[in-house]
Amino acid sequence: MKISLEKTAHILKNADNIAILIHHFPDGDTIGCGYSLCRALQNQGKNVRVECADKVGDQYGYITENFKFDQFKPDFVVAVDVAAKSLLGDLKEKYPKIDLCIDHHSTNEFYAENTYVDSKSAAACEIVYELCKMLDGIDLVQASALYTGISTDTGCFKFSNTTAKTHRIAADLMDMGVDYAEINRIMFDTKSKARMQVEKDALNSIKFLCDNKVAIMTITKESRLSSGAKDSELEGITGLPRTIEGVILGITIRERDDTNICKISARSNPPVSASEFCARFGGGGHERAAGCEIKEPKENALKILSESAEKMFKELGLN
Ligand SMILES: [Mn+2]
Repeated sequence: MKISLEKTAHILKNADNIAILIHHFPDGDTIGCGYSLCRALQNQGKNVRVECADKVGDQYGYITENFKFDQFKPDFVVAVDVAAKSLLGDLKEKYPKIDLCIDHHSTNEFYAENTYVDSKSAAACEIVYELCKMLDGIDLVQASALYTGISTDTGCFKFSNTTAKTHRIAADLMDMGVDYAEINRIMFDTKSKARMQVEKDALNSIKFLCDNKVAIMTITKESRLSSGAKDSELEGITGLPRTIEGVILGITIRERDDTNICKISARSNPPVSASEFCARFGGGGHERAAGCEIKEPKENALKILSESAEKMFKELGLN
């Protein structure tokens, strides 16, 4: 059922022994939501923990170091920034019933008992910011986590999802003392050597089509393993193809450990919709950033995606 933000706050106020689930391959937004909401509920004396199918990257240590979780059997399960159950990774079997979902994806599948979605929010952290204010106010730990989510989901306030409200919330968090320069340095201006190696390999793999309007980049398993780069170090790498001048659809093929499966990310500029493109493969996401999975080896995935992009560009009269 769709519920209001007031109802969401009310439900959380009455819950205890809460598990907050964040999506697999966790990004700044889901982490920011999970930990700031956790803190808000802990500050009310509740038993709360954050759970993720994958390890949260070391770069988020300034958030996670403030938390220690006890083991307990949860009576209430909340998912934050998780559009579909499949995005819970291995946690979806552990938690067959999700009581509440708080999200900003228009593609939300309403898998939870109660769902609050606001697709106009650039980051789910904008919603959790409002929620934390309704619950117990915002301390510096929460403010840093929320700022991280808002900054990362807007590409440091550069993406078209950024609104005046996004800036107002960020300004409020800055007033609370958030070290925004340090957070943005860690999130946007720091790359590990392993990450650089993967980027080098990936850039070499780029194929152009549709008169250089489409760029497809491949990240191979071999490159990931030989560089030693962890998944958490590769966050945001899928933005690379679209940074090339003239490219309006940038696609990244990420070969999984099982080389018969590829994770696909698409980034687009108008008039191309990344979510429409990914929907052709059963995926989804946002207008300008979306994803899907193709259960084929990378060579086949490249062929399938190329054909599909050419077809889409023809339909749009762009080819
Ligand atoms: Mn998000």
